[in-house]
Amino acid sequence: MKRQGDIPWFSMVTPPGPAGVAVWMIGGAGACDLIRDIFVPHGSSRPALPSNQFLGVLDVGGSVSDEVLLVRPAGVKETPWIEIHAHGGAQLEAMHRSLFAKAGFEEKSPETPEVFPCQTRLQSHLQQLAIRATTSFACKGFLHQAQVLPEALGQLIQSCKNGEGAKAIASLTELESGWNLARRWLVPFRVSIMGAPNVGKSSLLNFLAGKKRAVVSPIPGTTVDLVRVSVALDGWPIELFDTAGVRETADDLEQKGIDLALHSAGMSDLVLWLRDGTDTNQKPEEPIGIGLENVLEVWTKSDLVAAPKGHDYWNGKLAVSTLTGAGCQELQTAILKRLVGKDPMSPIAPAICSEPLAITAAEVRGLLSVGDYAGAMNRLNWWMETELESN
Ligand SMILES: Nc1nc2c(ncn2[C@@H]2O[C@H](COP(=O)(O)OP(=O)(O)OP(=O)(O)O)[C@@H](O)[C@H]2O)c(=O)[nH]1
Ligand SMILES: [Mg+2]
Repeated sequence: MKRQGDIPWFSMVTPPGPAGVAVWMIGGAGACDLIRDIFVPHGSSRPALPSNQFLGVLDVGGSVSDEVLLVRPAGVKETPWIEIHAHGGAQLEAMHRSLFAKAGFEEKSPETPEVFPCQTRLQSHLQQLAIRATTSFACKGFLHQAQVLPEALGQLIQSCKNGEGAKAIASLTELESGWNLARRWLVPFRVSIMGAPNVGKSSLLNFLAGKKRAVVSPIPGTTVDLVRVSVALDGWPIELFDTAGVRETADDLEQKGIDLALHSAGMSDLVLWLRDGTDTNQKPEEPIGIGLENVLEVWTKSDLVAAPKGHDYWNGKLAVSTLTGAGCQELQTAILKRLVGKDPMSPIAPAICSEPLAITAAEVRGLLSVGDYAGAMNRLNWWMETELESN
């Protein structure tokens, strides 16, 4: 009988989806040799990549894959697997799956122990989160943390053991600083598109979503309900809401829509407050009932404005046209800057990245603050126990 891991296997660990990146893990006996046979790296004229990453194609007996990125995870002494990052999408997924099978790999479900040979509760926890993540961006984040977080927690435990309170608290603070963003791997940012009727809110939602989700019409007051669409900007999951135009109205139904819009604004991490760029009166509605620090002002329909050449007509304002796409990239950059900040979490820094870990961190902080190093170590060691010990 074959022992587990005696055969080369492959497993798709990112969630199946319409697009994005698919991460395949390759492991088992002889997997490296098999990959070496079928992976054809691109020539050196390509831009330099980190030393553990290689761009190329898979060539299995003349059947050639789409471009893939081969990653040998860094930071692990004995790499238990190789990752192949490929474009997602059902057709490409099927193609890569058949190539792996043709090359002699056997498919494993990501839930099987060979795919994630869990040693500690921490690794098992992070790997389970990776499997359940809804975007490949989040999945990769958790997989990466499974590699770097154990060492960081190990160092923290060592500081506790040595009674180095200040050092331990500093390390903990550093680990906790990533939580604000890492929690967004699972909980999307919420962004509402608001403004007066007819300024182009629904058009902007459709543009950012890349598909027609909301009804667009020249008649002011078209949108009465909230329209929600999930998008990813640079991999960050975002829920966008199109809302009813805000104005004074005697119409009951319209007022209900406006109330919904204001409620949505209150629940949002960011409100895009749209102003019609063609509105020459320059007396646009003010954002109503929402904190100003949450508002990003956007001027719409810039294609209809005959701005004099060589003159900075918009004077640093964010101006977009959903007809030509002008300014839309700048808008996406500005949205991310407001949500994620100037200095997005370094992808390689170890971070507290789940609710249970955040609870432990808070407990450990409390114990350290009263000098209970043994208690802090106990809490941290629980994560470092092997699955076997925990049973
Ligand atoms: N030329 C041009 N027209 C635009 C642009 N954006 C929106 N429009 C037009 O402006 C009108 C209103 O657009 P909508 O997206 O429906 O506006 P809205 O803010 O959702 O309107 P309400 O739902 O009624 O509040 C439509 O006729 C759009 O085609 C743009 O960037 N350029
Ligand atoms: Mg609308």
